[in-house]
Amino acid sequence: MKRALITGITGQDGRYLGELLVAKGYQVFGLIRGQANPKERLVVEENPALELVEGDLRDLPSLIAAVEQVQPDEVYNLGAISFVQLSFKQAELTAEITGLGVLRMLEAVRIVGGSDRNPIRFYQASSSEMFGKVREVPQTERTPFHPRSPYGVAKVFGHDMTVNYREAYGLHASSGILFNHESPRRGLEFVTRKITNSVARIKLGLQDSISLGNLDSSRDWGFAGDYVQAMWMMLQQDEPDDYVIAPGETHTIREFLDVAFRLAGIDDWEPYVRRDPRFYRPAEVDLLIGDATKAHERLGWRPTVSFEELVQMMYEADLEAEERQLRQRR
Ligand code: NAP
Ligand code: F7E
Repeated sequence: MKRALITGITGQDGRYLGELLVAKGYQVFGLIRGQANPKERLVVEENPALELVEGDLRDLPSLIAAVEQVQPDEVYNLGAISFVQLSFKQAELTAEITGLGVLRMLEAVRIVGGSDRNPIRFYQASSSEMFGKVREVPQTERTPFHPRSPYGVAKVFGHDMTVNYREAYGLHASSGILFNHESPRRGLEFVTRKITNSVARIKLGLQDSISLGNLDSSRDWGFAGDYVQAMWMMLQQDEPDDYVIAPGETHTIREFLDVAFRLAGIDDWEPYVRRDPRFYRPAEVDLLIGDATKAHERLGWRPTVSFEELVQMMYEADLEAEERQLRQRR
């Protein structure tokens, strides 16, 4: 039975990846920070085979202890401050967790090591935010980075460290340069889930408008369930490497609003959408579109959920959850 350690187990991707690995017959351990966090109970309820182990990406000894305890075959480093807007306000903390946290995890893996015949394999959750002010369209593994936020800068550090540990110590360390991926489990602070949740509430008469920032940026959105498959595929390769993971189709926030409001039977969403300066960023990433040819050819990875299907999946899940809450309140 293979053993996997996942940091960021309470996040969107950690939850999907934990389920995927359990279904594949792994013994799966999720790293939790160790203080009361309601999401810890939720992940064990939805994935009872999951085991929890304590550790914090700010604390190297706790990470070494976790890796020693688990003796994993594979480590997936998904833990991070992942909200770009927050990273402008908490830049130092973002550098600490999203950036230095990767170095600490790599060190824990290097120190504990695994057996010579079975060294620990490492996955780093890199991001399309590293491309930032993009130097070419579409973006590939060879596109230079130009991050536009403390989050993006921290991810470049983590990415470069992963490459360095691969080259310097021969670690089986791979990096997935993942473009935005969403799901009904996406945090409410991200624009997609904020929209689908608000549109569901508008449909039910629980809310009359939604406040947003820049509607003109474009993202290459996919479904998180497809992306955790790619993470696993990378660690099954004989050689570690870096891969762009993206559907290769870009849409503006306006287009996301078009589809979500249409599902609620509303053709003109302008009267429902307010512009709020609080949601604009000091520097914006205007356009992201990925070229995942390498992942298609070498991993056999393909997305299975289209943009419209993704919006529908999220809207319907939010509508159902809001309706359920309404029934419970009555
Ligand atoms: P998410 O939902 O925000 O989850 C972040 C996770 O990090 C949570 O489990 C959180 O745990 C954990 N964490 C935060 N601070 C920590 C610390 N000090 N020590 C240990 N764990 C800590 O993020 P996601 O969407 O699942 O993304 C997973 C990873 O992929 C992240 O690294 C993200 O930056 C990266 N990524 C995401 C996307 C995307 O579109 N979703 C795209 C590219 C890359 P708590 O519950 O304890 O806070
Ligand atoms: O913003 C615009 C905002 O916060 C998308 C993270 O998972 O993907 C994510 O980062 C766009 C931006 O995601 C609001 O200005 C307008 O242009 O949903 P988001 P993100 O910043 O692209 C990457 C790949 C990651 O790695 C990150 O971890 O939407 N926008 N109005 C808004 N965004 C938010 N959140 N809220 C608004 O009201």
